[in-house]
Amino acid sequence: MYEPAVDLRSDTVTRPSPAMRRAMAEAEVGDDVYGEDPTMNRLEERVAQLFERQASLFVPSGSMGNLISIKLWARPGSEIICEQKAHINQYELASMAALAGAFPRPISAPDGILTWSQIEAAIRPKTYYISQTALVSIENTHNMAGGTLYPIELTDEICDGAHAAGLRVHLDGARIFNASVALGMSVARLSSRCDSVMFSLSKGLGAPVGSMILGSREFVAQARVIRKMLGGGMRQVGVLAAAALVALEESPPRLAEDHAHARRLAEALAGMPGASIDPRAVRTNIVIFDVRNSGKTAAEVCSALGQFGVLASGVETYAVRLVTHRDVDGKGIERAIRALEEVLAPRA
Ligand code: TLP
Repeated sequence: MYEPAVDLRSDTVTRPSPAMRRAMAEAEVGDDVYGEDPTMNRLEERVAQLFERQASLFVPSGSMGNLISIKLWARPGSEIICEQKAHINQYELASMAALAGAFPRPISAPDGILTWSQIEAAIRPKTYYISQTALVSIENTHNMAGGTLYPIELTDEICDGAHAAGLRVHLDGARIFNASVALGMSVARLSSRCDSVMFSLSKGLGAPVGSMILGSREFVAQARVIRKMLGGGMRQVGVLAAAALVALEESPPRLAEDHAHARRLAEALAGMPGASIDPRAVRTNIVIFDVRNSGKTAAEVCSALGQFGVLASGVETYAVRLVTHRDVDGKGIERAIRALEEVLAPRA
């Protein structure tokens, strides 16, 4: 019997649930560029309320949400402090430079989590002939460090320090709901001192398309202008908002299951001689492990896993990433573990 692939490449692969599809079919819509899509207006109000912010804005992607925020906080020629493996630094095609004229000042942190003292040391001196720091961007959870978390005390310390230095803080919270579940703290509290926030509807929450950005009323009004400038003004977008409203109700309570699946994968990998990982570091839905000891590269491991119907992504020459999500159940996880055992057995 044909078994569908166990797709652990990303939580972006999640498909809308039956309830989302029903809501999409029945959504009341209007022209959102005129502000007349009632379902989108409802989503933007609901999200602002959930994060205890003045306003929010739907954007087609997380990348656009980050770019709009950066463009609003950073003047051309200014610098953005971020972690070296941050999505804005490595996976957004240098849009901060190409489209906002800003320049990354990346700092390396092995677990992806920046400390205030690292950030403070990277702030440029206030001298007219030196490019100036405009923004600090933090990523919670940190994707390419393996879904790692900023403890709230650290987020607060970074925000307070940055504000005292006259800087803004942007939170790339693509997976902030995962952080919220893992830390047992509301998304509002986790982002309360950040000047702008982006989170994704289309990852672990399972909506088909979109992300949201949040901030003050003024920030969101300006963000709406930049979104239109970038070609992101959309029309009867209530069909997407309807799915997002369902996703926000349905998905957060089940993210703990994804985290348990990731932990199960990490613990199984820790027992395989071909893999290196510290399972205690896996606290959300992302598992990144080293495959050097298997004698294979990440690309070879991924292609061999593919033969077993298990999809993973190579994120560095010897690093493989598995991301758990609502479309992979416990049986799928066990199937992935069996495939990993076969593929990672060291070459005789
Ligand atoms: N991440 C994707 C890839 O682009 C790597 C993934 O599969 O994890 N911030 C963070 C922290 C992200 O992980 C991503 C997407 C984004 C921003 C961008 O979101 P989209 O894909 O909606 O532009």
